[in-house]
Amino acid sequence: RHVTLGPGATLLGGFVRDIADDLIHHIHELSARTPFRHMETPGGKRMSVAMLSCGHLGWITDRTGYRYTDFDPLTGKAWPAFPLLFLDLAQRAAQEAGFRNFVPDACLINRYQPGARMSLHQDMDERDLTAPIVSVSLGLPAIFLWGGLHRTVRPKRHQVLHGDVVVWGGASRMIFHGVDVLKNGQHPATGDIRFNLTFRKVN
Ligand code: MD3
Ligand code: FE
Repeated sequence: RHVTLGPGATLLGGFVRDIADDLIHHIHELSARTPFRHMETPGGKRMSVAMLSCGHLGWITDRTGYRYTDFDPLTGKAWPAFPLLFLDLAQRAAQEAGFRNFVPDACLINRYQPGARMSLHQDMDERDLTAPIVSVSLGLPAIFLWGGLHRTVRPKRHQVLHGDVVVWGGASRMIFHGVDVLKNGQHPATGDIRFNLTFRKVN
């Protein structure tokens, strides 16, 4: 099921449901090589979402700011490469939403436990803002918040479920978005966790 959420924003309902267990297995393997960590914002707050990255570049935040790096400051090593399954699904999803030749160089994996949230923000640390962002939801359901090009636009709410993919491109690429506080629950594939993968083209 394809649902248009806004200009350039397409929900592909259940797009990865049949490979979800594989994806989750890869996430666990990745986390043995580059652990999930709660990073610190430039303002000094600990993020409630735990994160890791794979691909050529990874997103980090610390007291000095937000940026992409080509190595993991925790391990001192390069971020793990994309599992082939990740690259394949990101490209198929982008294509399905009308974006040809999407070649991501970063995948940020967010881990939410009940109570975790992500406040409204724009993703603008990427140099190539013509490429879409492909986001994959696994495990517990969540409510996406998506507003407008200014922080003052009251966000719309949209529930995303295990296996859903959203492709954000075109006029939706720069909108303010976030995730509401994750509710308690249990999912057969992840227990009390929601994972979100975002594939990005940084350079
Ligand atoms: C709309 N993650 O990691 S993904 C993020 O569910 C992030 O973990 C959320 O926002 C999550 O930066 C939401 C959905 C998403 C991702 C990127 C976007 C929506 C977007 C970029 C532009 C507009
Ligand atoms: Fe974001």
